[in-house]
Amino acid sequence: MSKSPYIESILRQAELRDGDKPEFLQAVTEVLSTITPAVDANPAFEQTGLLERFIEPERFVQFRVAWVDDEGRTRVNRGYRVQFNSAIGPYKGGLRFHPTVNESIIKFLGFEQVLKNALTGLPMGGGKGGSDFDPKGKSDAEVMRFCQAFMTELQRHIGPDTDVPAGDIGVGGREIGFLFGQYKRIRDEWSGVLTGKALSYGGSLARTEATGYGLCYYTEEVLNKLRDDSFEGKTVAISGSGNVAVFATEKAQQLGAKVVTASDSNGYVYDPNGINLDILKDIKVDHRGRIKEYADRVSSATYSDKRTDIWTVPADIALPCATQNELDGESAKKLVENGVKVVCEGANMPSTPEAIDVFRSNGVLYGPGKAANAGGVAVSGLEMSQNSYRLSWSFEETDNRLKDIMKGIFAQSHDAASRFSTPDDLMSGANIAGFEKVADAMLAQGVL
Ligand code: NDP
Ligand code: 2IT
Repeated sequence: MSKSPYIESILRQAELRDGDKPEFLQAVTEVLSTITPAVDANPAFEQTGLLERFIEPERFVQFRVAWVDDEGRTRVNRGYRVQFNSAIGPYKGGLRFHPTVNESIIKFLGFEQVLKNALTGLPMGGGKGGSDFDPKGKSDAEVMRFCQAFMTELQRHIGPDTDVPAGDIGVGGREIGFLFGQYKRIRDEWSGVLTGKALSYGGSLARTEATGYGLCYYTEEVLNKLRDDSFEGKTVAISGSGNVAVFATEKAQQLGAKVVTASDSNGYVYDPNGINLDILKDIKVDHRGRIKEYADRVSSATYSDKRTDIWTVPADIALPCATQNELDGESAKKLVENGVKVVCEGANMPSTPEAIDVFRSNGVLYGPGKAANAGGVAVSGLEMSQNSYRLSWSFEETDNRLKDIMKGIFAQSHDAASRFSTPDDLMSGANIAGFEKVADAMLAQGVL
């Protein structure tokens, strides 16, 4: 797609200012490269410097997190929170605890979150945070002390109507519990300041399942509406074995597909008989184990320590659910050679730009993360509503709302793609539909 002089100038500015933040620049370049016709359609965007403001976070905080390990040694990690855009609601987005976390990763995730949250139709702005702390191999007591130290600083920046964090890689129910407890202790108030809480203290039914289930609802809708097809009888390759991957596997199986892979950062397993979900959950959810154990326990499965070879497994549908840039151009070519028809992203930005080009030029339906994985934050938004009302909805009610939201995301993306590109171009469609909502709200609120 050709870019207008305005967009070209913004991209040059982003390269100059953020050239040292490759993931952030990658996310900004992808979005700006696809929204040209929508930007050109409204001269007010250029007149009000809207794109300059759109790619610049409202606030970015970095802080020291000092804590004491089980041996009595003091450890120091970096904490981050980006409050990217609050045009349509309080900042909202997860916290990631992983050794690779840095300013570039947090900013790319925050930027994507702005558009994703807009697509849900719920009043949520975009934010993201985290730390280079690695929960792997730490005792529960160490994780608790780290979370308490992290929240001791973060609490001054957040609040139920200001900024509402949640989980992401390395942050699940255990971490949210420790973070919530510390917020409540310091502020002396119970509020819905975090989502992904346990049911015993204000969590929402279906939040745990939401990202993986939502990914499958979205993918099913793409198959239905664009190919008159469904998950039934399909072979599916899923990467990762964390929260998103496990519940994507569960829902894909419920919808009649055979899921044949799972992975972690060490390697992947291939089980041609279909992944045994009980064993996967026992290893990964109940015991925080490694995926290699699956092949030790299931005789039909094989393990490989070449993690990216997961994409050489023949599949009709691929759902990358681990991390950014886990699927490159070569892997995309392998998937296409093996007949993949649909790729929908459970992770944030798992496909490299080269991989996306391969999918798009070979007629593979490609559902970008900001649309396909929005189910998690959508149910977080529903958790906020339930907390405000001081009530809780049933699993069925929440799950039905999730289904409707995912169908709505497809419909808006498809509509925007049909107006500005080709109807199958769900990437441009998601970027434009999300951008239009945020841009409208920003225009209405003046230059901020
Ligand atoms: P988890 O921590 O539960 O699981 C992460 C999975 O990805 C693990 O299997 C992990 O393997 C693997 N992984 C993490 N980092 C890397 C890496 N650098 N290289 C290879 N593998 C890696 O996280 P989630 O399932 O919650 O998140 C997975 C993806 O989904 C992320 O991109 C996240 O941003 C995205 N997402 C999550 C949402 C949520 O609600 N949780 C919502 C929307 C998107 P290992 O155990 O070896 O580290
Ligand atoms: O990337 C994401 O959308 C998330 N990690 C979930 C964010 C949230 O606020 O539930």
